[in-house]
Amino acid sequence: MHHTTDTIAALSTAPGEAGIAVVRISGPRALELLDHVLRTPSGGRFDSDWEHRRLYHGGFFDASGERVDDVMAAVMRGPDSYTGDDVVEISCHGGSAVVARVLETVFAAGARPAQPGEFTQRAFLNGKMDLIQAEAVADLIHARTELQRMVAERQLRGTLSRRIDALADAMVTLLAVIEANIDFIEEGIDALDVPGALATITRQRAELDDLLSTASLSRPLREGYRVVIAGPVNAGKSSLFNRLTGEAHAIVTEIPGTTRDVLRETVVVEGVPFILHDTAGLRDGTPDRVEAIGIGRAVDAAENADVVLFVLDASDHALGGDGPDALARLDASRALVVWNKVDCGRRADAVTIRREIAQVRASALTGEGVEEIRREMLRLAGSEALSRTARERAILNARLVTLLAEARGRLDTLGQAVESREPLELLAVQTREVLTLYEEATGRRYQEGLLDAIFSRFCIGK
Ligand SMILES: Nc1nc2c(ncn2[C@@H]2O[C@H](COP(=O)(O)OP(=O)(O)OP(=O)(O)O)[C@@H](O)[C@H]2O)c(=O)[nH]1
Ligand SMILES: [Mg+2]
Repeated sequence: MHHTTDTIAALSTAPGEAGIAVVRISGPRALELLDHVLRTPSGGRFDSDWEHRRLYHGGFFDASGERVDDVMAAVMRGPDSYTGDDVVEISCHGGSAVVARVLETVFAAGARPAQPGEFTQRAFLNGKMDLIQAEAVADLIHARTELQRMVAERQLRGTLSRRIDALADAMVTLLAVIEANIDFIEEGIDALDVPGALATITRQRAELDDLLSTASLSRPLREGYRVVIAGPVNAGKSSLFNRLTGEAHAIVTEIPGTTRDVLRETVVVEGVPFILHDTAGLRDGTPDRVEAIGIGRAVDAAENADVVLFVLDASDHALGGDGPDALARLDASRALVVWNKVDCGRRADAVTIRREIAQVRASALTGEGVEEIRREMLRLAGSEALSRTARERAILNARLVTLLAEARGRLDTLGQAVESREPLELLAVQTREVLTLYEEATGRRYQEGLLDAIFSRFCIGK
């Protein structure tokens, strides 16, 4: 069991000016520290043994006895606290000078600055939560959409942890049975229940398949679907990008070849995150090297996109350069042709679009058709599955996908070994391998470097 020796402190609210700031202190000396800094409103000492989960009102005093601020201090005694150690949270006025003085005083009194995520790391080390829940804490803090929040909240509650714990428990039982039989072999009793072992493995495989079935939703949920706005020069791609993001991020001019590099912005449509990419317009044989590189990047971006919005100028039928070729290469299952500038009227166009590709008439200038583009983005990305799944179940992160997919593969090997009655020692080794992967998932087993990688994603103060 982990034993905390030092006391850490940090600002837990966002830095900057705010009504209130919360400084959090955790560790064996947290309460002793409170004795030093908190006085009653009239300036007297608190003759208190600091009650669990009580809020104290008083003055915050520095070491020289100067009053710094009027504060509220919440006391949470370990192990019944977030970190599992004694925790004090001091709510002071949220200005940078106040916070700086409060922190200085707390550090001078014996606490040290907390590392990013260190409070949660202690919660993990003290057994208050497992690694899957600790990751959910970071996810919840980083959640920008309702779907991200829902998945993180459920994961924090332990829904996913319980399923993986159950898998681990069943492997422990299987391992015990195999090992018991190893001991009996010398007495000539080889009583491994083969059908029973196979049934366990089959159940585990089905459970892992179910968990892994959401793996493809992991990236869209956490990063967003990639939407690339492509098309010939001057069609209004950047104008549409600005319209969809609601801000003038991209430079718009009447000069063809304005956009040179790929620009990215996140937008949220009905709770679903999208990363919009504005790209350089396609045209052949530009003498400009920078533009040529930009066009190369546009083509690459479109290849990796979940959705391509192919923008054409409805008022100008000329589609020179690479245009026809790019159109021919569009993948109908993820492309939308946007006829832009319909406010200028539409000329009889020479360009024909394959029938299976969806089309929308729009104007980045007036906003016409933009709502329909958003709806098409949702449809083409297949975001309905994400919305539905996020409301109902866990969506594994990349770390868990890797571990559980590996466990899934090793279960197959184990199943074959059991079927062909391989020696029990070998079965024990293979069973232990699967168990280890489950334990790495929940963090019952881990390497130091892993904790650093996970907790450095956190902000300081969490
Ligand atoms: N009337 C009208 N003009 C538009 C519309 N959308 C864009 N424009 C104009 O078309 C010109 C080109 O717009 P951009 O958004 O820079 O086009 P682009 O496709 O990003 O161009 P490149 O980056 O050069 O490839 C600008 O003068 C815009 O003001 C529209 O819906 N209606
Ligand atoms: Mg542009």
